[in-house]
Amino acid sequence: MPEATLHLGSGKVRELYAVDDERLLLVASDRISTFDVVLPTEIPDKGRVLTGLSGFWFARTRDVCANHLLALRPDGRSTECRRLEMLPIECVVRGYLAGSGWKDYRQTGEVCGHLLPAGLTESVELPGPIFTPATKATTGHDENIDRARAAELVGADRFDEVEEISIALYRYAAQHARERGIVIADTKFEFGIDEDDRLVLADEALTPDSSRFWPADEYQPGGSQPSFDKQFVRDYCESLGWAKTEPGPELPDVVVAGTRARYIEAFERLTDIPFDRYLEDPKVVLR
Ligand code: Q0Z
Repeated sequence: MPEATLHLGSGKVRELYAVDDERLLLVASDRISTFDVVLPTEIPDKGRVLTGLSGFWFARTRDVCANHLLALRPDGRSTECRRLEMLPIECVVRGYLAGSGWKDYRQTGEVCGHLLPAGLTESVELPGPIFTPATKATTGHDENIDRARAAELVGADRFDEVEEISIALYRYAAQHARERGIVIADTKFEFGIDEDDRLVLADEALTPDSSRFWPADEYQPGGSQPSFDKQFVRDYCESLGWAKTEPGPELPDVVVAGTRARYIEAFERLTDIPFDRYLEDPKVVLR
């Protein structure tokens, strides 16, 4: 970090710093979480993969929506970004029925007020992507909310705008990824508002930490799907009979190596750029 920076906050696996009044630095660590617990073992370069992927999508979706990216730092894990007024909702888009979407559908036949066809199975592709906003929980899990509640929180016009833009971003990325063997089952966007009252895509976007990535060649609706990136970690943790409470287990080298390879494989498949080139010059993802 060249400039003096003020630490503003920590996510489970990320740090946020102020550069000045207008700029922030988002730093993606190599920490990994599973079953909501951050593990004591890091995955080398995971933060660089996520930062590079976010930058890649920001560059390719700037015609769909403006974004907060100002620069990728040479370390490959730090994004210099515009400081925005963040909207108080998580903008989730689901193309497939998984996670809390599947849970809510099973209980009510609906997800965030979207009435879905009867008889859907777990992980099935939906007739079309749906916008399923959630509140930002400061502690614990985000809570799914219906469109009326989301519109109360951001305003009706802003709601319509984030719904349309979120679905357009998801459609673009999901098609791009599907052509490269990765299903993006769902994803979470965060938006801010700039000084001109314009909507700006912020935070990280379309990474395996903010989305569910599934290997397309193993996709089989009717049950849960393997995670493209974290499946080795989950399988190892399950094999231990760990209670999924703090502290998490240390990972053996073979699990670390396999998981690192999966992150790099996702990066290379989605960007068509060798990860070593990204390490030499992170700006390659912005061209
Ligand atoms: C992102 C977060 C992290 C902790 C605030 N461009 C922006 N303008 C204003 N605020 C944010 C952004 Cl990205 C912002 N977060 C999430 C990230 C650590 C919290 F790395 N919070």
